[in-house]
Amino acid sequence: MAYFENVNKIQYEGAKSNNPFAFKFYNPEEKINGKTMEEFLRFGVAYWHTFTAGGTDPFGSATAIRNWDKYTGMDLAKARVEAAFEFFGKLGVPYFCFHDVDIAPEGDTLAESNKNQDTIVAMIKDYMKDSEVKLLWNTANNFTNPRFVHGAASSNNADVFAYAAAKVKKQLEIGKELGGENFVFWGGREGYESLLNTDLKLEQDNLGRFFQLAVDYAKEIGFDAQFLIEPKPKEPTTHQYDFDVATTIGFLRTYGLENDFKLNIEANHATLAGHTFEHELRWARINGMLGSVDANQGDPLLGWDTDEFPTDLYSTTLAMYEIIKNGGLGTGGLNFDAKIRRGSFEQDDLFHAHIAGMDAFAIGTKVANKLIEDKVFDSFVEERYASYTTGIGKDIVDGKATFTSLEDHALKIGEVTPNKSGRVESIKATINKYLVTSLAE
Ligand code: XUL
Ligand code: CO
Repeated sequence: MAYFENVNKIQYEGAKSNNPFAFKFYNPEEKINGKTMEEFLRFGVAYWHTFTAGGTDPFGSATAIRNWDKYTGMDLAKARVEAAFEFFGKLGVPYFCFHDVDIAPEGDTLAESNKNQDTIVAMIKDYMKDSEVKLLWNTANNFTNPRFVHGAASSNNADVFAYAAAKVKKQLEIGKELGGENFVFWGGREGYESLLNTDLKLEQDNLGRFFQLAVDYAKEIGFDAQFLIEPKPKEPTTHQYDFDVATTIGFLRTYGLENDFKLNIEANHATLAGHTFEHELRWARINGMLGSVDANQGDPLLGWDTDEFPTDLYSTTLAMYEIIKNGGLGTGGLNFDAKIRRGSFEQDDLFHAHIAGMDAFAIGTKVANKLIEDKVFDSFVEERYASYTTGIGKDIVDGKATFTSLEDHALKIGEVTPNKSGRVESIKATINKYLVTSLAE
């Protein structure tokens, strides 16, 4: 049965096209820096937002109309797999990703849940044989079920720690079975609400132990996917432990895990942390920790995680600038952890939203690539820091300066007057020029 009968394979038709079911800028075959856009951008569909979400919000129930709505239980899970692979094929994305609970319902016991997982994983594996789509990452949802009310690995209850471990163990096995290229840990309820009832040190130590156990088990079964932690500052807990990139890197270094993990950076999590998306990407990049991306955007007028499809070209350009400078994402990709708005309840909206996101990142890639080729920021930044290439500056960088030599220098030069403008307005105007002109070439 076809679930998206009215939709054919989405094609690249170019910027002049008015067809809402066509790419205007994402041309999978087009080469950027020696790689096709498809190879470089490695787009992924998020199973949860696309196939299981119904459009609920804190004030309203589901609105989505889906051709798989008529099923329940395991039949629904199977119908979603059929719909998902039809969708992946028609959209032409190379990757997908899921949580355990997205693909199959939980049973009354852990053993029953695992059995449901096995049935659906066997079906997914079969579909993958006839499809080009691959698993970007899977993960365990250790936050929705009431058992995780006080956290998972950072729960006050050791039984919950064990249960969470069992769920991750199962997903590591499934990741291996399906050839997953990465494995994600988003600390859904790893955080705290109030210090008054929290043993912060034990919770941190347990989190460190949990990650080490996961690393050990992946090694034991020969699963060599890249492990990724996804930072988020708040929501659902007030103080999420993996607050942002800097905090997470500090945590990984404290527990000796920095060589086993990279980061999965989500745009809307960055903005919730009070950072820009590109700030988080840059921080990860300069520390060699940029692993993968949850490509979405938030609403600056709302203070929560709205997970919108990315359409802000300024943001996609500056994000792609970091990704290109990083030499790409390695085994990672651009996964749309993004949901259509509650009012966009028709199935067609799923295609329109992904096309919008893919086109926005294709534009960002082209513009960022041009900015890099023309060394727009590089030349300016190089010149701005030129004082570190000779004299006292070179001594500082080479580790030859001491406080005494620095004092000698300072005494000699007299007062330092600001001598160079930061030129930020001019740089922003240049970005605008590139946004408008890069696509015309
Ligand atoms: C929640 C979130 C998750 C992770 C995977 O804010 O981003 O969907 O991406 O668990
Ligand atoms: Co995410």
